[in-house]
Amino acid sequence: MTVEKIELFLCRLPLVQFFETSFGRSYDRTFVLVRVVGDGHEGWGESVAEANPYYSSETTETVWHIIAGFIAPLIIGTRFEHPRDVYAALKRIRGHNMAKAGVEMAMWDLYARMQGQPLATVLGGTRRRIASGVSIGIQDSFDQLLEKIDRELSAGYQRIKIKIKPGWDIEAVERVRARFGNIPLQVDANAAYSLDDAALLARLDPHDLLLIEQPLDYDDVMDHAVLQARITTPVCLDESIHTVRIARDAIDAKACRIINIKPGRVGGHQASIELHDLCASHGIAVWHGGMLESGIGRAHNIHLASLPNFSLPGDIAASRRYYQPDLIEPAIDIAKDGTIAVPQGPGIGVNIVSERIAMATLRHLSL
Ligand code: OSB
Ligand code: MG
Repeated sequence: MTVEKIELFLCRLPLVQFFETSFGRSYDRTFVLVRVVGDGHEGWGESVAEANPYYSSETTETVWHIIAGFIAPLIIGTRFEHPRDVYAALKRIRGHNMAKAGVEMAMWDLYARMQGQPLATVLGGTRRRIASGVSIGIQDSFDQLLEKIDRELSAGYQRIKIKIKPGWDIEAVERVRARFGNIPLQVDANAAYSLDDAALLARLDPHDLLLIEQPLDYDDVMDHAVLQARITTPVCLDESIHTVRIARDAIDAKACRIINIKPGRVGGHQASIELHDLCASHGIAVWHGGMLESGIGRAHNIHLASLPNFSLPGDIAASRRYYQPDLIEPAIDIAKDGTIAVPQGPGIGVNIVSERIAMATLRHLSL
């Protein structure tokens, strides 16, 4: 396949409900959509960088700069046999995985549409439905947290993740357990703690959490290994895992028992497949994270999460929790059993509503 044009859309959508992590509260989401055109077809991708460099050092502006200035010239007019080769072709650009992923994932969509196959089939997916969980941000009160969890459990979600930070951790978990008993529950600290907090974090052990996600710094592996030896809750890494090599080091160092795969964080679908396979060969469970994606990124995530080693419910939930309306039709929805169907049309298999993209677009560029 040969891409002849790349279009970028800087978009902003209001969130249905605010989302608060250990680094702050957001009421809307700014992101970059990527459209690639070639061989009479199109492909869509979504770069998950945010407007600020708090989760990741990348931002929507660095994504724009890197794609327009460095990625597009390596892609446009270059013939690729298969989208698995795109990530390697971008190797001379160091880092900037979210920028790379926006383009790489659009090229997988383009390729799958050219083959007339669902993206999941081309990626090596083995299931028709994926298990869905929710990530619930820090709230104004514990009562508000319990009310939100109640609503999500009633909707059928298979597991609950709550965000924690110092001052909103042990008591939050105690209250959730007291109210809802032994539900599948996990916590995400977004790097809000240090090794000095090991004794505090060990107080989570009796609560039988599925995992604690990224307790320590975003660039740390070795302190996580020390922490994992001191607590029984399985450590799951998110922010720290930028490459398959770092994942290998983290597994060798016993820094985690579980890994959260986000294709945006590792550079797209190919790197995610390699990470997934590495974890499978080491008995490390994986699950699919989320970045408050619009329906375009969300559809990509669903296809990727159909691979066999995604054995825990992911942070891939229904569109209506995030954007109303979403940028796609029909919106992503969950069934009563807490699963989401993998779209069966060609490519990501959802209809993109261009008028809604136009409404959300702050800036557009055609390369
Ligand atoms: O750490 O997993 C995270 C959202 C934005 C940035 C980082 C994270 C998250 C989530 C939300 O937890 C998951 C979702 O519902 O998309
Ligand atoms: Mg996380």
